[in-house]
Amino acid sequence: MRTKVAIIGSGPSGLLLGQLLTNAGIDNIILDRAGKDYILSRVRAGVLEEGTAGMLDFAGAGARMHAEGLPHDGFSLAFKGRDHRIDLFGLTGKRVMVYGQTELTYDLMDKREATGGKTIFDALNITPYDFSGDSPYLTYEKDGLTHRLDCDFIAGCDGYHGISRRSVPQQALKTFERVYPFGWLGILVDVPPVSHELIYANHPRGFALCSMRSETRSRYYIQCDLAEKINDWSDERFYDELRRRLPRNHAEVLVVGPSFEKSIAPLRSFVAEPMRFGALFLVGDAAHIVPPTGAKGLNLAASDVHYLFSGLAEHYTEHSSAGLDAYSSRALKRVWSAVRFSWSMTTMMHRFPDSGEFDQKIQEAELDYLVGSVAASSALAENYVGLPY
Ligand code: FAS
Ligand code: PHB
Repeated sequence: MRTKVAIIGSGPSGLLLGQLLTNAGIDNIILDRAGKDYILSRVRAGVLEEGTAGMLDFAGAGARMHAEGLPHDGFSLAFKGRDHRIDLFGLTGKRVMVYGQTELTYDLMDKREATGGKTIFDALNITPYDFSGDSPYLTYEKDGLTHRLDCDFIAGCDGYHGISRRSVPQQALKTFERVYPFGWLGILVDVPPVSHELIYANHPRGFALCSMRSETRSRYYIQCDLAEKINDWSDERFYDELRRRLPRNHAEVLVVGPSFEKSIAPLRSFVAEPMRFGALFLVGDAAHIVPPTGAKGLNLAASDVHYLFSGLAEHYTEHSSAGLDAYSSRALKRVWSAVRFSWSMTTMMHRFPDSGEFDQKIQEAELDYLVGSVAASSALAENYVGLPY
């Protein structure tokens, strides 16, 4: 079997790249070790930058996002018992789209099927070969047989735990990492959100986030120790803790209900450099991870895809390698700006184990200045809506 671009991973990165390639008439095959249902069962990101929404439109898969997504012109920062709105649209002329990653993944899978894109699910032990040479290929196991797929390029869209980055000789890779000493305990519940916009809360007991998936489905998070166990957190205990971290005007109107998803996500910042090794390109979480505080993970995957697709299209239509040669440096520039923003939001909003009253006062002083300064709020807003590609 042969294709032009072999894509490892059927998450947002792989699906978005695959659709852009298909639309451009560039043959590609997506392989994933998991099945479609498992991929669609994962609950992840919730906020799309305009650039990401535009990429979904460019892929021809944006209709349901515009029909069901929630355009948001701002969000609130809550601290010292009050919340303060950051007017994204007033400060930047841009907004964000609240639309769950699960829905985006479904829309891209649906589009791929409708346009005849080939995806091989349950492809086990995918192994890339000769991506530093002239004849890259990969092997995989399915239905008890080992298969070979020859290709021109391999896009490693297989996430943080995937095989792509691990296939690169370690001496060719430099990684940068910051592991945060806490996680996010999150729930999904079919009740109206406590507010029509997102609320990021700084509190001496820890961070909290009130988000949503629709006007009838809420997504709530509270910062927790990494040693916490899901089974120790009843819905009642979760809501009590969430109320304690929110300003009273929100805590008093919080609508509760039985959660149908509950999980703990660790927080880390991670970047692998470079993002290209011959014919192998690392995309999205395969190359970088950001703490979800800045809502950047999924959005960085979209900008990586923009840069890589541009380079691949240029290669096949203009026989130029300039775009592919520039991929890693172009992508990493935007990656690091998002890593910095996500780190700064995480540092400003969370309680660290070695924090004391002084540290809480410093965070509150930073937040007081931020919400009181057009310049500081504009800088925050520019990063939150997404810097230009
Ligand atoms: P993904 O990890 O989504 O997809 C990788 C795909 O590759 C998967 O389908 C997997 O099955 C497959 N794969 C893995 N290893 C493989 C192998 N060896 N062989 C073949 N296939 C393989 N971002 C936000 O912006 N906001 C959030 O709130 C947020 N919350 C998150 C919560 C969690 C628990 C996690 C893990 C991430 C969260 N993220 C969030 C980040 C997340 O949304 C990612 O940025 C996004 O999924 C990146 O998409 P992909 O790069 O496609 O990687
Ligand atoms: C979410 O809705 O899951 C979400 C929204 C914004 C974030 C992180 C997560 O910063």
